[in-house]
Amino acid sequence: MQAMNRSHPHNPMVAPAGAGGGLAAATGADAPALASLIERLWAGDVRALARAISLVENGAEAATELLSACYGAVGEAAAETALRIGFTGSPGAGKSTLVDQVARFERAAGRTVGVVAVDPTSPYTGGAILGDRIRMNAHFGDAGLYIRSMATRGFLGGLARTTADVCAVMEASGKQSILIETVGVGQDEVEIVRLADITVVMLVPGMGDDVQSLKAGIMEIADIFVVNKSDREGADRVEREIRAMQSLSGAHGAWVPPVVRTVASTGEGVDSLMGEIARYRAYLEESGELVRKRAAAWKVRLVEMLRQEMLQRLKAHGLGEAELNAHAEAVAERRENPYELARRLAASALADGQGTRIVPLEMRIDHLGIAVKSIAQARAFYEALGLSVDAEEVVAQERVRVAMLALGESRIELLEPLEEDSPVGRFLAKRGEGLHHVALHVKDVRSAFEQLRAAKVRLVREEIGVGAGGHAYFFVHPSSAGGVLLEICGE
Ligand SMILES: Nc1nc2c(ncn2[C@@H]2O[C@H](COP(=O)(O)OP(=O)(O)O)[C@@H](O)[C@H]2O)c(=O)[nH]1
Ligand SMILES: [Mg+2]
Repeated sequence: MQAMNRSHPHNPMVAPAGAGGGLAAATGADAPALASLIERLWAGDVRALARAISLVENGAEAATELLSACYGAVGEAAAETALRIGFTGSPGAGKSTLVDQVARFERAAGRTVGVVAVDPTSPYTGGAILGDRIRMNAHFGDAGLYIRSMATRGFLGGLARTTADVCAVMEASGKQSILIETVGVGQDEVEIVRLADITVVMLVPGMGDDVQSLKAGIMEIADIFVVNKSDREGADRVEREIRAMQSLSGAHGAWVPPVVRTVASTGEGVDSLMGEIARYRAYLEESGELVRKRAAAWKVRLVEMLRQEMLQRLKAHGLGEAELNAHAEAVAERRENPYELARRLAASALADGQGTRIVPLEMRIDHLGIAVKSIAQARAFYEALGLSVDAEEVVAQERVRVAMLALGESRIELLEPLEEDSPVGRFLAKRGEGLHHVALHVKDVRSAFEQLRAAKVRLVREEIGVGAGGHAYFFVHPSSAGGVLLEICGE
């Protein structure tokens, strides 16, 4: 695939992962279109970036394939990937203004920048900043800067997931610094902050934003404190309070978060902030902390990915919304044990390597079905062998009379057609008397039925019937079972 051999914007040695047949497997997506999108994304095309971000935000089926390509080949040094800097603080603390200043600084230093604003009130709009308040008009049309505002609710799979994916796509498009703006409240936001390599916590004087009143968690996540709006009264006090809090909490690692004062609206202090960011980055790389931090973020993400994968597989096993509702009802009515159910469903999803493996169904041979012209005649032989007929009954649905002869934990089932034009009648006409079917007993007929159906095994009828003795059953077509008609029966 020629298109996939383009070099990575950062590293010419990097080729997209899974560039082979994987793209075609992205069902529902047009594989060549996706390959071309990835190629343009890697070339830094702005429209491709916007499109790719939309794909991951909407959780499109092609998103996984796209993100896999964005991740690139393994072997890239962690330090060569984009640096993610998170900015968090109360609304109005000046996050957008400071991010704007940091973006300018990075651009001036020749680095490409992506901004992800997880705050709908931020004065950014897809690809450009609404620069009335903050005069960012100079950036308009700069291909080295891309800004994306994200709504804070309603994303499939959670906000942190989406933010992580958007960052990954920006990185693939060649952005070297990724600035994440997020309001420092709520669990979602804390999750987002974990995505950043560097977390800048912003405080301001005189906003009732005293250090004591801050959410407990936020102090711990700071790698660098910024006291913004330090043109106002009280910046000293905020700084003192941060220091006091730090000495109170005592236990520091090798890095003591510095406090930087800024006036984001004028750019004052931004140089110092960038100096601290550079210093912290060097510390991260030298101490190995960068990889540890990223591993912690990946761990959270991996759990989420596994959950997603599991749900998708279960869906492929026929566990759609309706089935899930039915199970929930069964559990509520105490017809089904939820713990066993969850374990069984998970096992069935895991067994589904290629969509054809069936979870072990605890089978045993229930009976052998033998087609005979007359039960009255045939049973004489079996009775002479010492077997006895348990029960004789008519199964109306199959238009057949049935006699069961107990044989250890299994049975022999004699089948006599009630009509010539019935399944057993037709079998007799075609093949004469003989072994008609093998019946396997399973613990859970419905689960077996759903699994086999999901695995595209050919069934005689797409429904579960009620047979002799009130047992549930269905038939697997001989074409799927080596020429033998296979009955699955049980409770
Ligand atoms: N006086 C002063 N105002 C600032 C400073 N930084 C930002 N602002 C203003 O504070 C308001 C909120 O800023 P914004 O960046 O939107 O805050 P955010 O909600 O944290 O993103 C805006 O009117 C900014 O112009 C600063 O350092 N000093
Ligand atoms: Mg903002």
